[in-house]
Amino acid sequence: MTRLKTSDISNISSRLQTYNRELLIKTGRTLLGIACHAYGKDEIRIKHRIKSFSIHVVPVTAGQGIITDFSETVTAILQFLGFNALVSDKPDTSGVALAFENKADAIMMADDHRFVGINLKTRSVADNSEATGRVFAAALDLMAKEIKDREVLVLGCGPVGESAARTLLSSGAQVALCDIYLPAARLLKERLCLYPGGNKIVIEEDVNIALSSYRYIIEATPSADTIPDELISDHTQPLLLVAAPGVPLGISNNGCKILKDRLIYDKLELGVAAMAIFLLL
Ligand code: 2YH
Repeated sequence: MTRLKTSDISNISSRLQTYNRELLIKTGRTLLGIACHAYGKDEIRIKHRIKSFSIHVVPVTAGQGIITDFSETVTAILQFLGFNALVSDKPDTSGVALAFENKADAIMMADDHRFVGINLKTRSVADNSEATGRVFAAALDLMAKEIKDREVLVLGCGPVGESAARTLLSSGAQVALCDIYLPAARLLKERLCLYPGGNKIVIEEDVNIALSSYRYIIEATPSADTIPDELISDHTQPLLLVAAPGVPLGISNNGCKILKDRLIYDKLELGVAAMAIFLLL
């Protein structure tokens, strides 16, 4: 599992407005709009509820400890969306207690294994990997102007890829799975078999062959350079569309320039937005 570094997140807060505009150009929806789309929620109705929903972001010192700016960045994303969010004055147990004592609606916190949001009233738990896979699949759906009946390659069959694949199936896409560790793809196919369309899932064993034959890609691997530049420049007809929740990004800077508005990638923003919308449900 990738642990974010301060350098991964240091520019997020100051770029939120710009990122929001980029998302609008690429998908027709804002950060909030894409998160609402991921859960089939009406953005206008959600907007009315956001301001009065309070979220404490609790720093966690366990394991490898605090990531400088992590809680602050999560809070900045929540505030940008309009939530009544703050970084808790206290970390760990004291921070959780304080959130209950101050009657917060929800908390968000992360250790080395999980990043979760917990609605303190309904007891629902938003998991970052689940929310991230789901919201990037929703973003690809918007970029593709409907992903239904399209063939989508999901690269990386960890928790984020699994959630993206499940979301794509429920949107009516035809899903192909690919993982450097083949049994991971096979096991995921077994788990997804029960979902509508799950029996049609294809396993792609060779990543390079797979990459040259799919137009729609979810890049959910924890590796760099999974989609080579040549493939991106060769793949001109039809053009590739990529939603990339994997950290680090599997595409070079040059590859990003070629893809331009056909790539959606971030390290925290969409996942946090989706977690927050889930907590509101
Ligand atoms: O980055 C992480 C983990 N790899 C979980 C990611 C789940 N998708 N955790 C962040 C740790 C934050 C730290 N404890 C803090 O600053 O509170």
